[in-house]
Amino acid sequence: MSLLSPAFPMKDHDMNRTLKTRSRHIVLTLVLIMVWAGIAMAADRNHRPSVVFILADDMGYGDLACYGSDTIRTPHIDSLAAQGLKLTDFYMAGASCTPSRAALMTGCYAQRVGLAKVLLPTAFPKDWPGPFLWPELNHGISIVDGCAIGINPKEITLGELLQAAGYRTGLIGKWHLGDLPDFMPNRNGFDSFFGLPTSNVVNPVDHPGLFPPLPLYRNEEIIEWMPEQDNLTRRYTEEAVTFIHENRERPFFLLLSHSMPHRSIHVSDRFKERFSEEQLNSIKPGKPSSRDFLYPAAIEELDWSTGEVLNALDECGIAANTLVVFTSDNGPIVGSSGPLRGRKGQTHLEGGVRVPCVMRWPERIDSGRVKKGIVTVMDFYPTLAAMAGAEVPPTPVRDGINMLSYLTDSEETDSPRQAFYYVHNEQHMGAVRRGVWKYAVGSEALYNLEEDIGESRNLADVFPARTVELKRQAVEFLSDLQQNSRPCGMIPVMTDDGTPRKMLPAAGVDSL
Ligand SMILES: [Ca+2]
Repeated sequence: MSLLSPAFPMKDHDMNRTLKTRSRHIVLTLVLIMVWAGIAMAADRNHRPSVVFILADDMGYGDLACYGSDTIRTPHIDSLAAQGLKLTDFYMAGASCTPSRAALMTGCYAQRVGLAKVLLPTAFPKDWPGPFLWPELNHGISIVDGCAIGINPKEITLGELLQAAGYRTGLIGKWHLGDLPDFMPNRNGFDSFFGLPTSNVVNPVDHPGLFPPLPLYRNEEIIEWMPEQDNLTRRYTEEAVTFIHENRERPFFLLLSHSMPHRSIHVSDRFKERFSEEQLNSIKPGKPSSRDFLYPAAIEELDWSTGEVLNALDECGIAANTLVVFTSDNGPIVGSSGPLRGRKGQTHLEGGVRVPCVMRWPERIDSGRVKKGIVTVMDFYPTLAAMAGAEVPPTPVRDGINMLSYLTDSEETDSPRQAFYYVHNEQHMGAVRRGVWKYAVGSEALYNLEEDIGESRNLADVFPARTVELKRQAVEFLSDLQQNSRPCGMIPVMTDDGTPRKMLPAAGVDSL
């Protein structure tokens, strides 16, 4: 017998059986690995955080108790700060509605995606008798070169990024990135939509003869014209609670984008109780500012709404792994900027663009934190993508910076963002901030925001070299913005005789 022969030589059929057994073992092992991996992936998917991003409209830096208000009670919003994180130096990308929302959805300065001005309605009901105008306002826009404008459908919005990562996405409330079908939320990243395409004030009651009636949408269908605005906050809240319950088993992104406290200000009946009959009778149609006295009540109703959202997360058992953010889309027109200088519409001033931002995420953010580094609305795009495990495409260029580590690590005190540029309208540079230093382009003034939050002491003469350097950076960034911007969406709109629509001057509108 050869030494190389097996002691018990195998017959062919024995060998086949052994191979079959081995194959079965391998297959079984592979199946087990795949099942385990599947369970692990499902567990990971189930464990990815949900996000509720609550956006107030035109609420100022000084309008929450946790930012110093002693006239407005906001216990639920304050609880987000107490149980999580408060940012003192958080910036929107513009001092009005559309630019801020464009920045949230794209992670870019609004000018980079062609949405620097407030969009006015371009969708009119077919049987609307008019009269109506396609108004041209200095800060608002409806038609450019015979086209309605809105978010470019080619943009990969934050909603689309999260959808691709398996998130359920919902927008409840105001959109304001275009009101023609291809610009609307369901075609730009949201599985569901309930709300208004524009600001609540663009309607024929508040501006007789100027604007068409306000449509309330559910997904792509108009379900009401001119909804009773007193009920808007309550209805948005009910929709939000339903959305949370319906999606409790999977990760979701809910953008609760309130229409309040934007003019014209409305609150539900129970928030009117504190006002006298005389005050309530002083409200005049056609004069949105006559409702301004309702402002504190409108914020307190948003606080009630936030409490309902937090209750819903508790009821569903998902509060611990849900990031809840509360912020505002720009500074106040009616409310308080607190210690900041400037208001809505003033992009170069702190009060126009710096807003409260509080957030809670019990599993990842320690309670009672305050961070003073610069964070902007653009940064939520890569940050939420990182939270969701979504890949941000390498092109086109974006301005957002991933803040996940900075926001969640209690020890990390330096924001990865060093600079913020205050850009308004079509690529006009208002100011630049680097660290604590801010250079205002128009006035050529230099401020130290840490020591002088109200921008009252011009230090340009004291620090001339720093002033020149910041000015250089402002020019350099503006040049980059001009060279690396992309167009917004444009859809031709024609008059009945087939000619392109044009804008008409509209007098007597001060703010939208
Ligand atoms: Ca706004």
